[in-house]
Amino acid sequence: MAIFLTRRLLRYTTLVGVVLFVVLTLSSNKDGSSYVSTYLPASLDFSSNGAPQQDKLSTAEDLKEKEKVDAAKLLQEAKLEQDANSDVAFDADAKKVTTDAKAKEVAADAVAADSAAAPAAAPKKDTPAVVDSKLTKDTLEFLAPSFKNKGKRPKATFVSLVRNNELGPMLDAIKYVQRKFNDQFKYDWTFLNDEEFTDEFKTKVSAAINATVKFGKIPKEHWSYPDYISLDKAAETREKMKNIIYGGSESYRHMCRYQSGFFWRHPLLDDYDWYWRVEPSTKLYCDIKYDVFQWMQDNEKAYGFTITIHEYEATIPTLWDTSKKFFKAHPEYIAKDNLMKFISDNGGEKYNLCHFWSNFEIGNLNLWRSPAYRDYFETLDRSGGFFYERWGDAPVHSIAASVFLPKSYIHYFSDIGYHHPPYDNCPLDNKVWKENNCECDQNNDFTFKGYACGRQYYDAAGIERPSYWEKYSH
Ligand SMILES: Nc1nc2c(ncn2[C@@H]2O[C@H](COP(=O)(O)OP(=O)(O)O)[C@@H](O)[C@H]2O)c(=O)[nH]1
Ligand SMILES: [Mg+2]
Repeated sequence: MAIFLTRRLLRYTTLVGVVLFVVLTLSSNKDGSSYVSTYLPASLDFSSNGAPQQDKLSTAEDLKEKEKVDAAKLLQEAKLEQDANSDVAFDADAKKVTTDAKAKEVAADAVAADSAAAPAAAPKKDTPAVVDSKLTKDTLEFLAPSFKNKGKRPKATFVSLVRNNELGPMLDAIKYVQRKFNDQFKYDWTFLNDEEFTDEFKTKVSAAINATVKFGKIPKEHWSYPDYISLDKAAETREKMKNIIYGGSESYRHMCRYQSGFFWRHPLLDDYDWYWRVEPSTKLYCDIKYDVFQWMQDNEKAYGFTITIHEYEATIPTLWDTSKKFFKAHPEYIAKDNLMKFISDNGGEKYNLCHFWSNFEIGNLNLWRSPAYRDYFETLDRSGGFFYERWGDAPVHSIAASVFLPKSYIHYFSDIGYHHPPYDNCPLDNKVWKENNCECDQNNDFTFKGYACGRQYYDAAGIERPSYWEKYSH
């Protein structure tokens, strides 16, 4: 009996000991609740009730922390996907940097706009409806007065930067523009030169145009070296780059810098909102039967082009990095739904060298007068790349327009037959080609050729390429 009693006691003692051990182990484990919940069926999960207070707090914090990390991860993934599939607000660093509040807001908003792609990714409080409108406000604000003029004749001018010795090729270009368009619409012409125009130039040009013609001299400070540029370094660059197209030219650099940062500041342009750039030796192939300035204005377009092309990389080694730094420092200038995809194949990491060929531009001057562009140009100019490399105004304008404007503000004039040596834009639509008496060969159209960027543009703009595009791609 005594032995029997002792054995029962021993069994009870062992049982109690085991139970005590289990309870003590669970409550001393910091992650006890999650440990238990992992191994218990959901219906038996007591993690939210049974865990000690201290554990409950740390669990909630952990979860919150985890949620934040997950949300950030989702934002990045969704942003990457969106950059790959469509063209949302640009922020190359949103992929890497999650500490930049503004970048996160842009990304959060982009994700929120596509709730199907990442429904849980953007907490409501992070969705910056207000910040968002602020992001594009400045540039669009500068454009707004021009669009208020809808239905009325726009304040517009042709603008040609030209040298006296280009009189002949300039007259050729003027004849095309006048005959195909401006004899009917009678917009002003403004001619600019870094030297005084000769009397012969002024007389002959004026005789070729049946509208108001203005001649202006460029102020010295717009066509000379800023004091922060080293003349020696600029000369060394020209020597080093002499085997690249225009690489050895000093005047070409002044010209590119002028077209980038100054033509729109010339006092003669103060009277206008719109410009159409015309260069010597260019041609118009087709009749233009509608008022393109008014069309731009009434359809809220700010930048129009005809030809796209890749830039020579050797002329712009640091342009993209300089631009990227600027965009990172100024997310407020980046337009939502911009055309980043036209200039970058990987969401802004690298420039793909695509640009609008700026010898033809129909645009709104207020785009360049905007705080975003002024600021951007100032940053580029201070970095020295116009002189220490050979930055062209075409990539500069194109990068700015693609980033500061919503893509709907940029227009491809597929209906304007245009030639700047050696390339053509020739309407591929037979109806357009016939109705406008085009004098070009559609087989020479550059749009879809390999060295052009028409394919990139159509994809980035979200426009379907014409069914026959491949026929004209070789
Ligand atoms: N006044 C003036 N105009 C220039 C000078 N260099 C180029 N241009 C003009 O700037 C524009 C672009 O120059 P262009 O030689 O056509 O360059 P490209 O089209 O890049 O081959 C044209 O309208 C030229 O007439 C210059 O030194 N002085
Ligand atoms: Mg030219």
